[in-house]
Amino acid sequence: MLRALIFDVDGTLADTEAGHLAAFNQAFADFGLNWHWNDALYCDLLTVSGGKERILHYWKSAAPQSVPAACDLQDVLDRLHQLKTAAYTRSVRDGAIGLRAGVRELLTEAGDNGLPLAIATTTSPANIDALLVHELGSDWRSAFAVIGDAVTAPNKKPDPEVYQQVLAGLGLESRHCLAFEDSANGLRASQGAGIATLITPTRFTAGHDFSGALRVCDDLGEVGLAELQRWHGDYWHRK
Ligand code: XBP
Ligand code: MG
Repeated sequence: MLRALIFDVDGTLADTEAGHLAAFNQAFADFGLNWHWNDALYCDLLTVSGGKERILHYWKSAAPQSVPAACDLQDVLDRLHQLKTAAYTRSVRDGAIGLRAGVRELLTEAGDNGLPLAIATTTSPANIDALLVHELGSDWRSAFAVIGDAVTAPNKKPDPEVYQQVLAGLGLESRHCLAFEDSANGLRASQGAGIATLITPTRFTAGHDFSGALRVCDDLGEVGLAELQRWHGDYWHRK
């Protein structure tokens, strides 16, 4: 029986990665670096979850000789990510990015039916707040029973840590929950926690391997709670 819905943020609640990409490039310019990530490169870099981890991965591959010693490296990564998060939250607070099709309706329907909601993301808390304050209002946190993010779960997807944390917070077994994701890393993380997962890819993740997903949908526009309960029941019945 389906007893809670667990949502990824970036790419799932909202199609945010173009906003993150623009913010990374703004941060590089602000810091005086001549780095510029285009869409094609960013699709590759999205296989690395976490903004700081993504910057370091790129730096080691693009300019390994200029990577500073560990004692200075973390300071530079922290500063770059601070600039990036400031640029991203500015753009989101201005309403640049809205919820994806069907998300608002499903959140409302779940709430009306007393079904707990949770968030399991690798993004920074400031990014979640900037997006959901604009889309759901200043008391958006009251809509979610549990929130797992880059601070509560430093081991990023595909590590299942954030999903395991959310299951513990909900006090539910994995078989009673349904996760919503947009990427292969996200799917591996939710599968690692034993959770059936519905995928809504974006242009950045369309080519990913979604083997084992409960279902892959273009978006949640035509998906209501009744369908989800049926699909979830069939999924576990086939197990
Ligand atoms: C997607 C991510 C994040 C964002 C950038 O998170 O991997 O790193 O791309 O946000 P989600 P940060 O799990 O919601 O899909 O720079 O804050 O990491
Ligand atoms: Mg995502």
